[in-house]
Amino acid sequence: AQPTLAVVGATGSVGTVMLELLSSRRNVWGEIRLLASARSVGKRLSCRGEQLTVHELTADAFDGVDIAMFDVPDTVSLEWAPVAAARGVTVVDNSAAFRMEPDVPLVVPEVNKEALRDRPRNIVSNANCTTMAMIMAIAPLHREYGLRELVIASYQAASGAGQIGVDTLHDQLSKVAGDRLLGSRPGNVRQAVGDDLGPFSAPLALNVVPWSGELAALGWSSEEMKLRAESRKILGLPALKVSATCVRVPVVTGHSIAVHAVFGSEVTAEGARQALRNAPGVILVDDPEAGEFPMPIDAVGTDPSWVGRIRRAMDDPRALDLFVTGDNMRKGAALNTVQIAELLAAE
Ligand code: 11C
Repeated sequence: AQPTLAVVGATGSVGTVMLELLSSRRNVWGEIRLLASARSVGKRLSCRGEQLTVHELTADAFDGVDIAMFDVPDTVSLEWAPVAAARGVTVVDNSAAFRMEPDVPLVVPEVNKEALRDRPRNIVSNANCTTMAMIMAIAPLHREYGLRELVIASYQAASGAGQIGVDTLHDQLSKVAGDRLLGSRPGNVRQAVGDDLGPFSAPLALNVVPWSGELAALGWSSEEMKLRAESRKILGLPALKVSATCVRVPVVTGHSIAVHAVFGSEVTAEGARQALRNAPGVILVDDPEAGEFPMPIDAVGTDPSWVGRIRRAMDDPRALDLFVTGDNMRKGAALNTVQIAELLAAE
């Protein structure tokens, strides 16, 4: 019999993309059960051409479920993933709650599928969306040249902060549209946007905000710390040097990352391009003179990480500079979760 799948957090923005993917990918599932908090119970959502009713997230709701994909806040995953796992459900969790637990694998199928074999807690974690876009491009280069260090700046879209982030950006854009003086005088964008900043720490329209997540340690944001810790775990390089600056930009969907990567051996730009051409889940877009480089407006709605602007560093023959963009809702969240669930279903 085909396995039963639960989607926990089915009504959220990542949950919505999960249902779209389940409707468009090869169908490996028997029953699909949608679960969410009490306030969404009874809603009807479309999946695989059928209307499914949302049920309340309770322990009994996991009866008969084989695999569950969770996209809920960390606190909800912390409480409910172990409940499901104790009932024999294998949980694929997109929150940060378990990612760095030593007995929970953090899996990107194209990079470290083998980590999925060892999951004593019946929980598998999905990486942060910024880590995900970058690691898809860095892993093939690591296999070729042996990675030593990453210096990163991210350009993160509003949807990384959820639907509230997208709504906030659009509301702010409508407030600043049309006034051509905005942005050319101190403070006038703040005035036009007003006090409602949504999930962001400053106005996002006509601006960039060098902050994502919460204060973690010594001035580093939680997002910057996640990039470091998750990259180390996925690549199996516990001493990898990583310095990140995470920045929110006024883009709806598509996280981008500028990467300076230092390797153990000498690199060439053409060797790097060849490694990336052959890599699964990566699309090489690297013809700047023709205006072809990775950008969110092109990568949105697609599955791969888009990679381009590949250059050997001028001052270090062992270093590459490159630019990566990926859809933070798809590979960065829903798609990778679905891919892991499909690997588990094949078991
Ligand atoms: C953002 N990357 O863009 C974050 C959202 O650890 O899964 C995802 C947070 C996480 O705001």
